[in-house]
Amino acid sequence: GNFQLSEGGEVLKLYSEEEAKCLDSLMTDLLRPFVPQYHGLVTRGEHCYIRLEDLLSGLRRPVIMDCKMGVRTYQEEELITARTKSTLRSDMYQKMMKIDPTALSAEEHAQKGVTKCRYLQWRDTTSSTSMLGFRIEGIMMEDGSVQRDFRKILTLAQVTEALLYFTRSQLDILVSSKAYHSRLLALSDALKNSLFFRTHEVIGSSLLFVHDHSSKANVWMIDFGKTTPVPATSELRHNIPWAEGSREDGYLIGLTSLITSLSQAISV
Ligand code: 4IP
Ligand code: MN
Repeated sequence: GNFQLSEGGEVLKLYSEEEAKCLDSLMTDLLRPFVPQYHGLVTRGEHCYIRLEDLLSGLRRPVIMDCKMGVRTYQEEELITARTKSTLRSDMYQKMMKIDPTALSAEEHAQKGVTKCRYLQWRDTTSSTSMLGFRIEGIMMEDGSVQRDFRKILTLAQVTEALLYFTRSQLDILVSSKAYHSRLLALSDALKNSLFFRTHEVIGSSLLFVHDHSSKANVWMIDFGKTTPVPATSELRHNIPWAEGSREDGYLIGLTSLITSLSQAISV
């Protein structure tokens, strides 16, 4: 879920222990300039919230793209849960039914349910996640309309087309594309030297691309609810394929794909 409120120039996001821990570490990491600033916790009514910098403040009619990073969007734990307890989700079965009933097995049809892991794996393999290491989850245009069709994109060429769509809606396509390009290169540098990144498995986290007509363009790392530290004795490389038990997330595979695609979009 993504429940959040806006308050006094900040975004309040429903508390999660994993995410709060990550944000705490990130505030003293090299990645700090690439994440929304974290201002601690606050209680409103019965709920506890994480206080975050509002990344959209100062922008007029922003255009926003959410790219979910990594070659998989489920935790290894989710796989184990699916094998042992196998709680069936009828809502996820329904979502698959709507998009592609042929993807479901006879057994799944009979049960009218699938495990969360099965659903997330299906999302990953029917999008660019598995092959390119990221997928475009959604794009919000300046009129506020949200497009989610990009989740079916599989190839780099299709991604490039989507990036052109995302940037062309503005007059200053080249300016903002170049700003995105250099920001991604700077992020790539920071990730290479970040202690946080070396020591965390980053799952289900997104890069948020934001620009407006003044061609202010920026990219932020967001959503750390499924990002977890690896044991003190190991470090992750993030640029190799995942094998169960390795905890590799393929984050850098995705970043490389994105940078390649953006270069192609700029040179069109
Ligand atoms: C959603 O599927 C996303 O994968 C969510 O991840 C996930 O939340 C949801 O699981 C799942 O239903 P669709 O986007 O295809 O609808 P995210 O929040 O990163 O977008 P989790 O809890 O895994 O973060 P449930 O269990 O919350 O429904
Ligand atoms: Mn998310």
